[in-house]
Amino acid sequence: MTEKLPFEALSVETLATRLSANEALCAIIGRDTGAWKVREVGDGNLNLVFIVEGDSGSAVVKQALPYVRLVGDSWPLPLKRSFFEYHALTRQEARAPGSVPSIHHFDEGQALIIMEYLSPHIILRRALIEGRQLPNIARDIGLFMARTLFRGSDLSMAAKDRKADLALFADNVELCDITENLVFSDPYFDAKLNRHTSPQLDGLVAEVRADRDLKVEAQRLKHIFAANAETLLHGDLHSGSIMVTDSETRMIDPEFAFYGPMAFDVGMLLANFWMSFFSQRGHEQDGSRDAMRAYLLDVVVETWSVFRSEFSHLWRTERTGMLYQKSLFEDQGDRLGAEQALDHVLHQIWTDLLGFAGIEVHRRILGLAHNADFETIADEDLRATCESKALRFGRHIAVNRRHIHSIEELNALAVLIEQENRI
Ligand code: SR1
Ligand code: MG
Repeated sequence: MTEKLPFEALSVETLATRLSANEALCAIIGRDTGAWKVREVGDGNLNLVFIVEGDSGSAVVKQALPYVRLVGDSWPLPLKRSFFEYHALTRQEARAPGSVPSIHHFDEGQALIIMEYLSPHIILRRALIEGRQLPNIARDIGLFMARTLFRGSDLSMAAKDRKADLALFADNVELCDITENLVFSDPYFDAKLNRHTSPQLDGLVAEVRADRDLKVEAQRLKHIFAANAETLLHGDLHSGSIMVTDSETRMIDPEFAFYGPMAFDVGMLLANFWMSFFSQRGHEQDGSRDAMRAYLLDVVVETWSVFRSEFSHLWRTERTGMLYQKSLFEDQGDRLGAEQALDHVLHQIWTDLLGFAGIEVHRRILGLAHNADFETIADEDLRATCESKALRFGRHIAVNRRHIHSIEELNALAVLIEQENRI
């Protein structure tokens, strides 16, 4: 039996020695460790990420740390998040083939995943800050969400399999706890780790924290998040969790995966497009971003439309789970009944996604984990103006989510708020 080594964080200096006997890595990049070039490129909030290049190829080595990297060892975080990320990636690949990096090796004890190095991909958030218009993202992400969310639910899976999987991911407690606090609660009171652009936003922050309707809605959404174990979510599907080229899109980093409401992934994703929209005014040093703003609103429309249409397609062709079973509808000649039920399900996703999107906008401006879209705007007055528009948009869609009927209506609201010049 091989001895189980205690966890030890890798470093640029130790990686080659530590992984020299790793058969999966050597098979990809070559055995001559003297030729390995190692860089640490992790810019996320939690983990170490190394790119390792050898004689015959390259790979990414991602390792969890026993604490939150952004904060330090005062905030311990279990290594098992790497286990959940690995298992989420395998399910996403099965449900939406080609949408995630391929995995070469997983070492649970060392909390590390060796996976495909995506090149020349860059993080979607960075591309959007640079003003790049990527033609395929709406389609690729819309399909990814529809396929993973539908196929991980009781609409598709055998109930026994889904319950076993739900039990497995139910242990991802600490990562859920981060979302439960950082997303749904902290922005709405004076939480210790909160920060915002100050003093410019001080007045608006006070308004948000005194907004009873908003706080109640945020807690109703937290309730849905915690209690509605509908499907296996990515759990952190923002533009920093997506890598792109002009023609390819891959989703990464599903360590927050757990069984939750379908609308959560969709809402978080769309919120990040709207935040990019509101941040563009802060990136106009080299010229107007009018075309980029129009592009982002089109991306929102297309993402939702692709999601709806693929979800509907799967509903009609792959509805093999225990919910809305065909034996009650199509098999009785009642295709209309199945369509009626589909409308109800899509409507629920729509209503809830608006709430999750509004809350996601708030936490990225008022909480601990901010977005580079706004953070890279050096002029603080300009940044605060962009952020205040996003905050007001977020508040409107979260509180009025049951009364907004179309994505076009929402985009028109975004344009209206964007054109106002006040904090
Ligand atoms: C302490 S972790 C902060 C955030 O980083 C991750 O990417 C998640 O979005 C989390 O909420
Ligand atoms: Mg991440």
